[in-house]
Amino acid sequence: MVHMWMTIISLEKVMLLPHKDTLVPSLVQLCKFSLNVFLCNLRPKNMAATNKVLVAAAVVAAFAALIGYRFLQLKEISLSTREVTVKHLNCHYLNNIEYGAEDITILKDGLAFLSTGLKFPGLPSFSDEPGKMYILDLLHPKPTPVELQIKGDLDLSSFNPHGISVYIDEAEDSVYLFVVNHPEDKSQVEIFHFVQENTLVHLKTITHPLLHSVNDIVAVGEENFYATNYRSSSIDALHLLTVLLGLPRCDVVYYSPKEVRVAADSIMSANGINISPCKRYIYVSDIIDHEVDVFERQEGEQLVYLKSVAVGSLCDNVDVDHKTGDVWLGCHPNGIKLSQYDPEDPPGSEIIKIKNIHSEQPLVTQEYVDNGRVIMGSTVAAPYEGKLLIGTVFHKALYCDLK
Ligand SMILES: [Ca+2]
Ligand SMILES: [Ca+2]
Ligand SMILES: [Ca+2]
Repeated sequence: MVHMWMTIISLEKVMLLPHKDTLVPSLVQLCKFSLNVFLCNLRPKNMAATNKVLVAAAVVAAFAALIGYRFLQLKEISLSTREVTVKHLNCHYLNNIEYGAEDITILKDGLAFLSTGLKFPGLPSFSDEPGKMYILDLLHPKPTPVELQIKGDLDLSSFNPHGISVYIDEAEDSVYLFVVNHPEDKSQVEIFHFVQENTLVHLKTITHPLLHSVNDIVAVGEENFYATNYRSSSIDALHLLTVLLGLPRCDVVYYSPKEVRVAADSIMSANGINISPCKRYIYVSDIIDHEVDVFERQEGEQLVYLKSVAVGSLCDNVDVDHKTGDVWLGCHPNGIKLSQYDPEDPPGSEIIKIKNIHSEQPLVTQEYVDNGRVIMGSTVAAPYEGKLLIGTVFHKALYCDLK
């Protein structure tokens, strides 16, 4: 997810402006200083040059004011001062998950897939081992994650799994697992065939210039998917510019073997993505905008924007209850606490549910909140028959009772 926070922190460091209370006075001083320097150099003999100097000074002052204003906005966007009130459920830690389960998806028969051990620029990671995939049977009396064996020609030493999605071919009774993978910070999508009981057979690696900063995917066919880009560009300078100017330039890309194209754009930072039980609607978490964008799938797999639902938090992955259609979100209550990881003041976790998302008044509720003393950096909340699995970027995972 959170390149954005590193950008904000880098900006803070570069500009040597540690707190917003000192930011505005500093910028005012900077503007005054630049004007004074230019005014002291005025020479009445050369009025043309003087005018140029004045214009230059005004441009410098305006640019400083713009950056300062945007900088204050970025601090608000990151919810940098937000503290949470704890709201717990009856939960326990899942065995074997110590280094994060960034994404989780659950099949109708209660089998859950977990992507673990993500290493992501700007976020903590406490394991040198490559990432792994796990499976968990929620129908088992004591559900315990088991590592999936991966067969095929995938390089496991650089495996770095992020967002995941499953496509089920009902006719063939086949389960395909799609995994966003970042070997050496690249973005690609791996497609696996799930073979009972604990094996993934690697079928294909998909790369494409439009899939430059993929966070999550939702599979809609054996080799077809929508993918979110959380950055506007793979070029750092261009991405930084759009962040500074506050331009919503991230997108959702549709991929099929025949066609790859942008299906939806004008998103600030597209993170989690998922699909409604009827397969008609697509939900995208616009993490920077603190909202979930709702799209309708149209002919030719174009996405038409319908509306956004405000969630008041930095929501990461999206899960959908296959029975009720409720949308569940794993969220970060405070982006700065997440990226500046301090064990004394840990990043919290927040699970949000949206009921009746297509109605005039969707119901947005906090279902679980922790200050980081139990669980840090929640990214996903996947419900199943009165149970809830909560995954994180780099910490543990929880199994909770919703009843
Ligand atoms: Ca996902
Ligand atoms: Ca938005
Ligand atoms: Ca994510």
